[in-house]
Amino acid sequence: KQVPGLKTGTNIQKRPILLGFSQLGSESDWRKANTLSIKESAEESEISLLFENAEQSQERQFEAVRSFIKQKVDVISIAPVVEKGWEPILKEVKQAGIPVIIIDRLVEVSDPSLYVTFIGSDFYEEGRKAGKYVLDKLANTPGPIGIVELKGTEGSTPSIARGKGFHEVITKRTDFAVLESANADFTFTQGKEVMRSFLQARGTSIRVLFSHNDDMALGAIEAIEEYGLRPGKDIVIVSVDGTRKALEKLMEGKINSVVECNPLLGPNLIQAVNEMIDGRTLPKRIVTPESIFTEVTAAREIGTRRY
Ligand code: GYE
Repeated sequence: KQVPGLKTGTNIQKRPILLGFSQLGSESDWRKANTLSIKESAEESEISLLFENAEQSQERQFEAVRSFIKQKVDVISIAPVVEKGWEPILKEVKQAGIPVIIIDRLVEVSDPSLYVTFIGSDFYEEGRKAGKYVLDKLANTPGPIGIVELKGTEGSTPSIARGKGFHEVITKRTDFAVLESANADFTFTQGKEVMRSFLQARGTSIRVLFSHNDDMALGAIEAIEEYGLRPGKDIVIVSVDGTRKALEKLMEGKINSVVECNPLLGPNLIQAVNEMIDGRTLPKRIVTPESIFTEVTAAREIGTRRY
């Protein structure tokens, strides 16, 4: 890739593009696939990647970004753990003259010029798809229908928007009631723990579980089985992501539906960096197209699944 201002020639060294990427953590299989995709795509390109994992700490993301400024990277990309609190650090980056690409989750800032583009999924639509699935699945089941919700990380875009989309759709049925809703940080361990507490409080009045990601759903399945109920039968389960493990549970009938959220954003990120360096104007929002899995489509998909 040619860097603007540098002529190619036998005696001219091409300066590699330096990309600093602040990954928010390694809390889920989605995240691990996302990290791998970004590392692989960078390796295949002429971009050198500086990678930092913040282990779900916004403070550590700030430290990573500051270290990228010090190292004078060409571009900074951030997958932000939560939406709020980014304005001051993004101003520091702007002052240093480094462009920012937000990936996966969004930041809430009053000045939209603080980042160039946001690459990621439509989480609100994912929540709506989950809600529609539940409406369809229970269309002929008389209420009351008790629902519990495992939310992701508090204050994170996917958790806020998936919850909003889901709640809006299910209000169509006045005999649907959300009995419990709590954050479980997108992890297997907390998913299991929080589901156990839901079961202790609500027992067999729980007919539906909406989990904001697969890892929490897998944890919840263990809690449900330990409680003596059948996941996918006594409790309808709908989850988001589409990891291999979740698709396997879908095929076993222990999860009823999985809304897809694609973690393979590496190619999109590298393309965006290259286009930006080439001086092209990027759209403010780059959305990744996604679908929803049922038992039938899961069987088809699982053979080629990379995560
Ligand atoms: O759904 C979840 C992960 O931000 C879209 O974060 C991502 C979410 C994903 O922990 O599994």
